[in-house]
Amino acid sequence: MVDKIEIIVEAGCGGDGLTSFRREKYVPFGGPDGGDGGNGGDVFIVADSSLVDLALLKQKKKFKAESGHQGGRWGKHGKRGENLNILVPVGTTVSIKAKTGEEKLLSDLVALEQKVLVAKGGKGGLGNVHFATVANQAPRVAGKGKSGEECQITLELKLITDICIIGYPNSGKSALLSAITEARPRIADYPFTTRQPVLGVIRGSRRDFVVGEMPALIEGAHIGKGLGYEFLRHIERTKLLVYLLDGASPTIVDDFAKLSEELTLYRTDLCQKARIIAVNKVDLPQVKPRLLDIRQCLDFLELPVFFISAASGQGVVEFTSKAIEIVERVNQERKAISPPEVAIFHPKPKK
Ligand SMILES: Nc1nc2c(ncn2[C@@H]2O[C@H](COP(=O)(O)OP(=O)(O)OP(=O)(O)O)[C@@H](O)[C@H]2O)c(=O)[nH]1
Ligand SMILES: [Mg+2]
Repeated sequence: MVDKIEIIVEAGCGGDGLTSFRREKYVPFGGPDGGDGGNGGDVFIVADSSLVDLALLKQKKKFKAESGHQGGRWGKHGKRGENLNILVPVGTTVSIKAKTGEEKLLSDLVALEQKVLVAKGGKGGLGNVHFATVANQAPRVAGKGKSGEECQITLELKLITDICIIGYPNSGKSALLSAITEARPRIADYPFTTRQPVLGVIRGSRRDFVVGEMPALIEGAHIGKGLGYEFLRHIERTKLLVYLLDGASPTIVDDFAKLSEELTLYRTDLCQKARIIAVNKVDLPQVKPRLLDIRQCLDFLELPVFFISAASGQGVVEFTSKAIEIVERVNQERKAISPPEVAIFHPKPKK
């Protein structure tokens, strides 16, 4: 999955103004008639639903919008250069690199068809009609089109999920994702089977919920161990974090603590998200007798704990409905704290 790239964008140059004179029968000294050049096309970054990552943009480094056309005779304005829309998946942040090397966030494209202007096209030059004066009625000068803006842009995709499943390798993240959604990630008993985030959808009665499985985290991910934590950016926007713990692990509390620590080392506020724990593989004979013990050990965390078996389906329905309930609650809370929409008053025509 290509989730971060740098590209150079260049808006189109303005077309040049034209130097020309009216040439008509019986009209001596027809005067200047050179039109203005058209403006160069702008470059926009647009959120589109057909894309899942930024891979398509990787094939090219520089993106240029069309330049404006030169002005024409008879005072005709040159054609404007076409705008260039660079399509990115929803959830992409757009940052611009200043000359000092500092990056500034321009926009966070979280809604479909949301767009941001990143480079403005150059203005077209003036045709020689504009240069006629009393003293010079046949100006042989015209304006040159201005060059379009050019800048370096960083695009970073942060997936938009409702629920994110994180956990150690082999804890059963893929098995859980395929038990609750229609996604079919690879399930195998070797570590790091899942190397990229995988998304699935829970079909709800009123709306759907997007669930993401993140590649496994291990202790030391922050110093690059395992797959590192380059994928953690994809949980920044999630509403509910599911810590999936392997019920057969002898160090289950420690596993939770280490996962939490890695999250905190990446971004301190990640652990302030809504969180639940799912203890998986309760169908295994060696796990069954330990359930009470595990519950008591995890009690002090004061987080909802579910005992499930992604393989047999035990406890999965209860787990899923609780997860959905929490996501709905988070949605309500976010709505409550987001600023009210600004009322727009339209003037009414006088009677
Ligand atoms: N007995 C039992 N085995 C399970 C259960 N869930 C997963 N497994 C097994 O555990 C192994 C790992 O499962 P995955 O779903 O691939 O685990 P993962 O967490 O996605 O692993 P990575 O992607 O490598 O991090 C597989 O052999 C699964 O068959 C479960 O509920 N019960
Ligand atoms: Mg997996």
